[in-house]
Amino acid sequence: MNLENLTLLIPAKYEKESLPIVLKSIENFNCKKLIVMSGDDFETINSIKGLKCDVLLQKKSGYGNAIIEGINYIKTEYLCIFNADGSFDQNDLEKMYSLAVSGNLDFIFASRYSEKNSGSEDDSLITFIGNKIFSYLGNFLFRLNLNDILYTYVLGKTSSFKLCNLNCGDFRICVEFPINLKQLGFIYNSYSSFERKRLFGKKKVNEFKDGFLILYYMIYRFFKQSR
Ligand SMILES: Nc1nc2c(ncn2[C@@H]2O[C@H](COP(=O)(O)OP(=O)(O)OP(=O)(O)O)[C@@H](O)[C@H]2O)c(=O)[nH]1
Ligand SMILES: [Mg+2]
Repeated sequence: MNLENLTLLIPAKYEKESLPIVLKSIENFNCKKLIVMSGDDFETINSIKGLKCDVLLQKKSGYGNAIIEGINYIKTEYLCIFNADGSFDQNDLEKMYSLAVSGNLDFIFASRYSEKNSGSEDDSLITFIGNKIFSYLGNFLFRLNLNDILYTYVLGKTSSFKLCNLNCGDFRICVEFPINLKQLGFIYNSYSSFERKRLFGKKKVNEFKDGFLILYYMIYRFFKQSR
């Protein structure tokens, strides 16, 4: 499939073992690949020498800032947030892209908790319960109609991503994004996906600290909208 109108936005932090494998797994896709990372992460930069991709050094630190700076930089019609740890199934990309284009959708969200062909090898009991609670809250407080709000494997129109006007520099962006796009009236759908275990290295999300920040942020947004 021709994916030349798509850029993969790949946030990476200390992914020297996983990222080269991820890039090789997608080398046959003719989309652009943009790695967004910190300039002092020398080991990850060195690990991808010779592999076909662009690198954007982020000005501000954090996962959310990598996503925001990547969105602002990308010029193709579509983009997809794609992790550097090997957990996202690259075989979903073509299907998600064709669904977005044929349905003229603004966004399509991959989901680990749909009925068929979905699941996660990477969930612990805590993350499974946390993901369920946050997705429930998203539906209850903001009528998001998503059953996997935090996965953040999302493909969509670059222009719509830009209009979401995201501000959270950390992992709170995972909920800021769907809340903003819902309030802006964008059209979106879900797609069943299977999450693999990260290939190597450590996770950067802290279930308790980031979970608390996300919960607090959702409550804050709920009261802000109801004022
Ligand atoms: N540029 C950048 N990338 C980040 C940062 N934090 C995380 N990432 C990347 O964002 C993606 C998601 O982070 P993960 O640590 O895998 O989060 P997770 O998927 O909840 O955790 P796992 O269960 O271990 O997979 C990975 O590609 C990370 O390398 C950051 O501060 N800056
Ligand atoms: Mg991961």
